[in-house]
Amino acid sequence: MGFPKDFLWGGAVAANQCEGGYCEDGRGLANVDLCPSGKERHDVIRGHGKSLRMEEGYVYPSAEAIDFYHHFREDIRLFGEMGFRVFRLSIAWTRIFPKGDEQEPNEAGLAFYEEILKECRKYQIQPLVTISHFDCPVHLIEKYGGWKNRNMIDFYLKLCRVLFTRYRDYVVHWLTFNEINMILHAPFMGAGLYFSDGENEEQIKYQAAHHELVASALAVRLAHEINPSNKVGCMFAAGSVYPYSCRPEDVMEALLVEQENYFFADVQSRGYYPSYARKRLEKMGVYPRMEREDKEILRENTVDFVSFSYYNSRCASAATQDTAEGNLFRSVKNPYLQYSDWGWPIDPLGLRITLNQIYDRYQKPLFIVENGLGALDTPGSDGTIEDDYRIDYLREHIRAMKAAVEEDGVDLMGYTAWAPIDLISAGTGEMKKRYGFIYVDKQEDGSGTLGRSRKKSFYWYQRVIETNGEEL
Ligand code: BGP
Repeated sequence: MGFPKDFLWGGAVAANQCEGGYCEDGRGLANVDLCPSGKERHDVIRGHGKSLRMEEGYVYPSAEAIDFYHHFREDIRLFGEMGFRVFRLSIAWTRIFPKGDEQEPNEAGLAFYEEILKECRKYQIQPLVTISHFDCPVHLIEKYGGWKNRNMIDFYLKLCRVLFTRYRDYVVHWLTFNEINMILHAPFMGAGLYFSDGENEEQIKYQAAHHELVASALAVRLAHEINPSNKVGCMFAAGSVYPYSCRPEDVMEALLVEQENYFFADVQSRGYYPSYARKRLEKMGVYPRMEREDKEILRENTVDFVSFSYYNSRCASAATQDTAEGNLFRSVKNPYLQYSDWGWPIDPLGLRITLNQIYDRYQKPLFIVENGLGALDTPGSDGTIEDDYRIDYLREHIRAMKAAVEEDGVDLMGYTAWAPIDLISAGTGEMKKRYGFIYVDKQEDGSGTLGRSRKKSFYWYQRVIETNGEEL
């Protein structure tokens, strides 16, 4: 009983939220570099404010982030100290192909990730690599329009080929796109899309989504060709959608919201557009252009496992209700739940429900690759951080996950907490929204030594891993 012996405990980060070094060693600019802090961020990430170069008067928090670029050895040593068995990281596309359409990759970028992978190996930490965590080179946006252009599939596959080949001896677990469904909610941050007045946004988003889905399937094929041991997963932002009441109208509404969310993983895991999606697109007057071979590509290259982020459940109602925040989705406020400092619902049991629903739907191994609490941490007078609120959040979620494995029989490969170290928030661009077991001395105004220190949760998580989830 309990978690399987080889259960993969660890933590997850994204290149643009931790690395910094945005123009070092030949790295090119990407959409993720150009999402400013402050009130403009909202419009930019949703594609309603064009931001294709850095402009004066704005702060771009990913430019330096927590400078993982120069601190990765120290950081991975700390992950090793916590006993990590897996570290989820992502590749900054523009370190490898600064513009995206070059013939040859940038050796300095490849060498950087190779050093990270070597460092992981030193501590027997397996890497789990996200090929694109929202990244899209700016040159590809300007010249081709980003993912709305089918050429993106080739550029992405070129990146994949280089990664699968170069890191063949280091990596077997890959994710094609982080939170692929985020393209519907944050199309610029998620896929480099922005809109002009009068454009049919839904048409553009679903066209881009179709290209990503085909690219993802082709990446699965390529990964298997290059190394038959490779295991490739999809990744989507999950969280069950509850009906606000047992009124049939509310139940129907929850079903519809859930379908919109599952659409991507349905295609990636089952290999075809579900009938509800075809009907819904038709109803919206959205007709993504597809090539004849796409059907077969999708059908023959489904993912090996299904991964997802879980921060909270959601709630849906057919009538208008109060809304709550949460992972770039707003939803109806659930009166039975507590809320985080940032207004996100806290629902550990929802994780068990979500795990059951997803496992039932796909019958493939699952991997929780993001889960955590963004909170304000205040160091005590001796500099220590007693983050019991974070420990409580994680303990309850791990308990729920354990019940899903032990009592419900869900096949779960692992759990990577978001994030093992404080980093820049994707949604708000803030530094003060902290998730880490490791504190980073970087403040909201950019000041600080960038020094790293262990929070109380560091020792707690270390013990969780040591006892394989027995001691919580
Ligand atoms: C997910 C992203 C992550 C991460 C997380 C927390 O959507 O995959 O990149 O940032 O959410 O969200 P936030 O940073 O907005 O608190």
